[in-house]
Amino acid sequence: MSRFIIIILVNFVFILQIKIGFCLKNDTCAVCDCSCDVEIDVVKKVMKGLKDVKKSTDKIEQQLTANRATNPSSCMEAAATSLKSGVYKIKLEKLNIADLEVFCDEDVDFGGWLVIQRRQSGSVRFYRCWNDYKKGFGDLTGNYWIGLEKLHALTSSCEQELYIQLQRRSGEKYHAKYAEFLIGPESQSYTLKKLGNYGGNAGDSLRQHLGMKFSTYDRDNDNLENNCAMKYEGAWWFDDCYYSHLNGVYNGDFYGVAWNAIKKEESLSFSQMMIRPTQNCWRRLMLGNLNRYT
Ligand SMILES: [Ca+2]
Repeated sequence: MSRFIIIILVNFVFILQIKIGFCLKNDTCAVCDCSCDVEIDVVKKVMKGLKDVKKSTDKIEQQLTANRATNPSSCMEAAATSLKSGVYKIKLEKLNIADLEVFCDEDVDFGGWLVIQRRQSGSVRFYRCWNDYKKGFGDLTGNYWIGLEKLHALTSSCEQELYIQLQRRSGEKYHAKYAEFLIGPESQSYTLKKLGNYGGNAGDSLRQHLGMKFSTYDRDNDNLENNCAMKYEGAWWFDDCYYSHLNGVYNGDFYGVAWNAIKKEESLSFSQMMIRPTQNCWRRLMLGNLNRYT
């Protein structure tokens, strides 16, 4: 927010300087036809203008602070005061939900992450039908899938980045971060529509799934003659079939919670997928321009 105010102030001063400079070279301008008195007037006007700008930016900041406290739309806002990981409520305007419970992670990469998927034990079955994956299932603080409808609403309301934490059974930890992540609507079978630049140490095993539709055992949208979801007992943005499959069988022997760039045919002991608004999204939030993003 401070950076936003400084940008406005610098632009304001810059525009005034141009105006004054222009006037000094222009005989028809009132500023130039004058002497010191008029120049003092100009300085007074500049100072008044700066005060006005400060007042309006203070007002915007107050409104944003109030919104963060009472009506957050992301984990960045919801957990901004406590800075602690846990369950928070956010609004999800696209689905008309005023108090959606979400798990916010404040411990990774400066926090503000909203958990969309987690595997940490075999207590919840992930071999499920389309409707389950559409609605979501599991436990917010345990094994969890947020649901494709919410995932589409969240990622299409404002640009999101994606962070994936992974851990092998031997204990080694990895992560993969993507600068943008967008899931299409159900009419497009929740296609993985955007995946920004990759960073991390896990290797990029999601890129090959870009453009793929989501598939479950009862909704075969993959590019295999058979059914990938049935073959590997899970659900994912399958191609023919996968380079990653984090909804696979927990503790599977040769296939399971998979991220092939770490190791093929090995099931991971932990995975957590999280999203967070990008800087572009924040600029839009500050300017109240959310509706321009579709
Ligand atoms: Ca198929």
